[in-house]
Amino acid sequence: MERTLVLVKPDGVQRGLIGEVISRLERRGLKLTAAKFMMVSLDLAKAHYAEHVGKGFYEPLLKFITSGPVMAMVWEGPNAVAAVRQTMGKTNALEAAPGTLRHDFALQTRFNITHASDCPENGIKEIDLWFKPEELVEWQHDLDKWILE
Ligand code: 3AN
Repeated sequence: MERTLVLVKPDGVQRGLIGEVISRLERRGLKLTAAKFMMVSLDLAKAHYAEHVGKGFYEPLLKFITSGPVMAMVWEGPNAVAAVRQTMGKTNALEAAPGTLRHDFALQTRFNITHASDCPENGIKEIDLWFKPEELVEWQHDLDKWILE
């Protein structure tokens, strides 16, 4: 089963959207495997956004992600990476499809509420970066029989 890292970023937390994000992923049929509400250290922020080093938005992005608490989560399901990114919508809120989180709650790219891993390999890497193995909860999602073939 595929896993993906989801962050409700400081803008999403400040705007009271943690519940909305969780609710949409739960209703989609995905399984919550880990969650923690935390401040992000500069070291973690740099490791997480390493691919963006040198880009114009990199420094502001570090400042933003460390500016207030985030809700970090692991969600699991078949094709969880693609499913979660579909629920989030495109990075640029103006390109995000109606009905997606970023369409419904954002207007610009920097303040786009959430982060979600962009491929299964990065899902594994990011979960490893944000969570200790013992923080992942193995549990039986009884609703799976009504959601998964
Ligand atoms: P996503 O979060 O959709 O995977 P990435 O990884 O390309 O998008 O970008 C990471 C974060 O960097 C975005 N969520 C957004 O906060 C910020 N970001 C990306 N592109 C821009 C941009 N052109 N201007 C400002 N911020 C940006």
